[in-house]
Amino acid sequence: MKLFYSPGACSLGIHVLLEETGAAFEPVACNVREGANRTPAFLAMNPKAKVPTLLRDNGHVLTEYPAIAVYLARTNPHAHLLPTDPDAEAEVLEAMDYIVATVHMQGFTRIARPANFAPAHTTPSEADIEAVKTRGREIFAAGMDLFEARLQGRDHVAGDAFSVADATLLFVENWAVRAGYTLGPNLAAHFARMKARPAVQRAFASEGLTL
Ligand SMILES: N[C@@H](CCC(=O)N[C@@H](CS)C(=O)NCC(=O)O)C(=O)O
Repeated sequence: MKLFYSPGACSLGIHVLLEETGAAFEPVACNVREGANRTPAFLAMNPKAKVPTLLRDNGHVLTEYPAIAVYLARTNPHAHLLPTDPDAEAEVLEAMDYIVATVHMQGFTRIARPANFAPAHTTPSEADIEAVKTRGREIFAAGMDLFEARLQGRDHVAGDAFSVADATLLFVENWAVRAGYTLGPNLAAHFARMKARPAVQRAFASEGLTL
């Protein structure tokens, strides 16, 4: 198996989950800031030009963070990454989807890549860029506030154990800290709890990130 990741990108969450499973895999750097996701070779594998991309040993290419996370959880039941109880599973999937689809894609992407929200082949004005970033900060902050409240009195995002949702919250916590956003006390404690996990430490080291 090969994981195509960009250092510190959302693929970090999948990198952590792979480390949690103990499965054999090869991390392959695909730096999106340098355009490595737009090379003909990468586009031939994943025309969406996105990381995470998981290339399985049978040649099948799996994309979309939640699909990869559930696949890893279901193929590695010993790692207990996703509860089997339907209520607990729904809670984990709800949290993961909100983080990926809203906090990341609607929020942080507006802050980091505001030009993505302008029509293709146009140059947005400075005012348009600022407006997009402002909306992104609002969505991102609302998401972080929601998890700050949800983590009150609990160690993990959902249920009472580590799950795919915790690895997902980890990558936005990491972005938040690097962007100068102050984590609330519950998020800060969760981030510290995540960084104490050997699998997280291995993924950070592998991507050349400081803990
Ligand atoms: N919906 C995708 C989103 C993945 C995504 O947007 N990844 C970013 C990195 S955090 C990316 O590859 N961006 C490259 C680009 O937009 O050029 C998923 O869930 O995997």
